[in-house]
Amino acid sequence: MKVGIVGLPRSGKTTVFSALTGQQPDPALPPGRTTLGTVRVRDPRLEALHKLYPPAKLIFAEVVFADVAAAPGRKGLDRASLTAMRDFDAFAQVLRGFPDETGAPPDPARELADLEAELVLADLDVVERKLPRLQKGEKPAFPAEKELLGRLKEQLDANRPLRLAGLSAAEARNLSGYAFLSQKPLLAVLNVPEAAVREPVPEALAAAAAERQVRVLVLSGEVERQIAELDEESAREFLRDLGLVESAAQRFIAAAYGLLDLISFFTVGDDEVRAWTIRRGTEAVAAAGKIHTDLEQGFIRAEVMRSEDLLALGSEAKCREAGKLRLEGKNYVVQDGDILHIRHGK
Ligand SMILES: Nc1nc2c(ncn2[C@@H]2O[C@H](COP(=O)(O)OP(=O)(O)OP(=O)(O)O)[C@@H](O)[C@H]2O)c(=O)[nH]1
Ligand SMILES: [Mg+2]
Repeated sequence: MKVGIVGLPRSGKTTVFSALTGQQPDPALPPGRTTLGTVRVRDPRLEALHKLYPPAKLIFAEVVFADVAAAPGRKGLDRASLTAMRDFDAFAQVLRGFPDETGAPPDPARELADLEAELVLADLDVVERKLPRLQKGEKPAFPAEKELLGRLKEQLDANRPLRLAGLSAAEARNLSGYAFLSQKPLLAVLNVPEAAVREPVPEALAAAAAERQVRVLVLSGEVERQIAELDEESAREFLRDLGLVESAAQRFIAAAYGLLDLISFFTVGDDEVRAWTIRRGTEAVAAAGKIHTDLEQGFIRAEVMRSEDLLALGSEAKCREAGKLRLEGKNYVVQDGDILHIRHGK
């Protein structure tokens, strides 16, 4: 999963990116170029499972964050940034919660609305180029393409992001080639000074976010960036002093999982104990494909245990004896915390 850190110019995007990943993008990158940073998804269940297979490698699931180099001195988004943003699975919009370099007070509700307007305009531009060509008889990529784009145009003309267009899963799949910006899941990140990290979300922002069905995460990018540079023990102490339990990265990842409807399943063995990320509702055969395409193509059955059963009973043999090991077929819907062994042929 690739989450783009986006937002209006000078809102604190790069500061937040560094806080999440511990990485510092090269300030000389040309506009539109992205810097990627990978963060491990901490999971206490995975760490407990690893204790049952001590020689195995422990491999966490990962989330990739991206920071886009901005064109200097612009009020809105530049074209290069908009293009780079099409490549992300989801957005985290950083909202300025501190006075800017000229002393102007923050207005995060307006920033949320402004970025949305830019994304809607960019999508409208794409639809308005394509529709006339379809109307003139260009072969559609899927049967209802012309009608669907017509519906999207109405939404966009009314300044509504496609995220809120009530698209079916099949429609969303058909549209994936367009990479519409206002269709991508969005999480709002209010970047506040240290003293404000435990204050409630300002009312105007809470209202603007609720109207758009957007969740708001509050953090202090500056503080968390400093924490990201500390070793684990000092970082924990620093967070405790601030009254926080988890680092921004881990809070952020938990929110992103919820936003994108992601869950984890595990594979265990003497060589590796590993977490995998899938969307809720994924079937066993597709989950197998995450591990390796051979496992998807040659899929026969999945042996499934619950991680809490394996942790309670202590071994796969005991799970088998206790009837806690199930055989499931291709269409089994994998659950968060399942442990899978895929049986496959050639
Ligand atoms: N006071 C204060 N300043 C901050 C905070 N976060 C960022 N800044 C400052 O705001 C300015 C912009 O921060 P960046 O992280 O570079 O913002 P950006 O969105 O990446 O900026 P562009 O890439 O140029 O659009 C810098 O001068 C930061 O030092 C904060 O939490 N508090
Ligand atoms: Mg930046």
